[in-house]
Amino acid sequence: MKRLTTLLLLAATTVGLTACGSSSDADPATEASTVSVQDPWVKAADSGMTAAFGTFRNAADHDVTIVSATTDGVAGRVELHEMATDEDGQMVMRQKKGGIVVPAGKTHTLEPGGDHIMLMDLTRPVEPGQDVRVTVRFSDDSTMSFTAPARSFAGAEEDYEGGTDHGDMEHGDMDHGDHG
Ligand SMILES: [Cu+2]
Repeated sequence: MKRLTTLLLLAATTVGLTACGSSSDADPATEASTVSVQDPWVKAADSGMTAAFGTFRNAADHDVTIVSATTDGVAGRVELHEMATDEDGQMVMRQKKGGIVVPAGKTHTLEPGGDHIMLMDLTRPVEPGQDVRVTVRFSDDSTMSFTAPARSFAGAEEDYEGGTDHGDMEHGDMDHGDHG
């Protein structure tokens, strides 16, 4: 009886060691493999520009950074934006320098009025209920794709702090509050 107990203990110890060893021996995880997204969505829009949102969770013990994003063709150009207060005290959106950081072991939520993935030069209307395929690229060049359904959303009207490289952008295209 004593011998059986010892064997079981040995077996348990071996399993534990194996599990421990496999995680440290594994290839370094890519940033994409440690990040998940919850409740992704895109603001419905007729034309011009709109934005993608969602909550990104980082399971790694180090920060990860989203450095760029693309869509399945609905947006001619995609930028990572943040909201900031300009010298007149107005909330404006602008490109987020250095990308969007998801802190180690935490979440970072993209939402109207905060950081967002800006979809510009829309090639077609984004209707409520349609799915938009979004791919984000991390600083280690790994990528993660997810499907973001479009929702009508009024509010958080955002002005774009026009960059020097695209001063001819039409402003006010975010102002489509009359859906549904
Ligand atoms: Cu924006």
